[in-house]
Amino acid sequence: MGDTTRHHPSTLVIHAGQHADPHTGAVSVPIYQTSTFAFRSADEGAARFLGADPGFIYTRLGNPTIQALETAIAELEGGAGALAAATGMAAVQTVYFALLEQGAHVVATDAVYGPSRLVLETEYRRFGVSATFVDSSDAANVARAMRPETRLVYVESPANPTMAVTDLAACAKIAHDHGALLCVDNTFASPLLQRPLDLGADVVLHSLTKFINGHSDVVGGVVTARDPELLTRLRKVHRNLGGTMDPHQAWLVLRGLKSLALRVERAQANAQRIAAFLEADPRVAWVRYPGLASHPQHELASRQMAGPGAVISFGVRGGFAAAKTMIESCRLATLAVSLGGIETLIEHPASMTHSALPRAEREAAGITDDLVRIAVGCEDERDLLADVDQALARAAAIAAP
Ligand code: LCS
Repeated sequence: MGDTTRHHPSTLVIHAGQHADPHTGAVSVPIYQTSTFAFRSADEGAARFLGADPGFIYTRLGNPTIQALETAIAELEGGAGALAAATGMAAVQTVYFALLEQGAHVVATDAVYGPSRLVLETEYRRFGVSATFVDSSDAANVARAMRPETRLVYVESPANPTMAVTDLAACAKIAHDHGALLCVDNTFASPLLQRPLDLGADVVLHSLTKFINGHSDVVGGVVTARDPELLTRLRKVHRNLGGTMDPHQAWLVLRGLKSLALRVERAQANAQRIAAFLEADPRVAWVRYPGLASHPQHELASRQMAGPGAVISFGVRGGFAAAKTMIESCRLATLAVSLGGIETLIEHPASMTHSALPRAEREAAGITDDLVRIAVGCEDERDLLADVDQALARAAAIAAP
């Protein structure tokens, strides 16, 4: 492909960063399964280390298969480049480590993925970094938490698992007014539904494990930024810290990426139907899905996102016992953590993904004991609705025996 940047996103997921192999014509990007690259001469090796020759050196520093994936993500997000990471958490770590120093302060969404919060509260605290966690769906809370030493505003939108939506343009302005940067974890939206760099964010990251790979068979992460200098800073830390990606992993994610638009479209349509079904069901106490008019930030989500995504959180009447029975009774939806896969997954955040957070912090962030998270996949919606219906019937039977 030539310049793909002017194509639509559903074309970009198939073509961005991907070229027929110049040596063989292979249409699929080859897996360059090598740790190191031979130099034709000592001078060439020296020039590569100097950056005067763009050739490859060593896979932790760069590899053609990984580079194809990085180019694709950068084009999809509108970044100057991207850094593929071993996991989503490795991507988070690259951002924190590159942008924070002793005495720095972070303002972050309270309902972020559990470890993204815990690593700040425990590990970074050891190095004198402090963090304030706020309900960022009200940007005034972010503004109030800013301090002179705030370096980073870290937002997940929609947030895991509350589905709270944050005004990214407002947060970018608040961050910049205070001399800080805005990083958005865009995992729940994917670049097809939300482009935070266009809204003023400085850094965007993903767990590629979720929608972008989409087949529940790879873990991975990625960081992208619009400013080349910022990207260079992130790249240096990323390569030297070592949380980089493997070529085979990159190839699998590239393969998953090609069907992203089809998968998101189908999963989102399924999710909209299931959310409406849950909302109308008396066995369900409440539903949070940005595609429902009842979502507190429905209007913002409609403006900021190209679609509401495919993750729903809801409360089962009868509390934890009923929620547990419901998730154990699903026959089609798999009881497993993770999201964004082609298959529907269901889990209980308070006892699983977010269980390491103290109860008081969890509840303050809206991660209550009755909350069930369903990450809707691409199955036939009739089968999914029937499955959810029968699982709720079992939960209702134990809630009111
Ligand atoms: N960011 C978000 C929003 C996530 O949901 C996750 C993982 C990560 C970052 C970390 O990515 P990883 O290292 O796992 O690739 N979320 C998970 C979840 O909700 N269930 O299992 C993992």
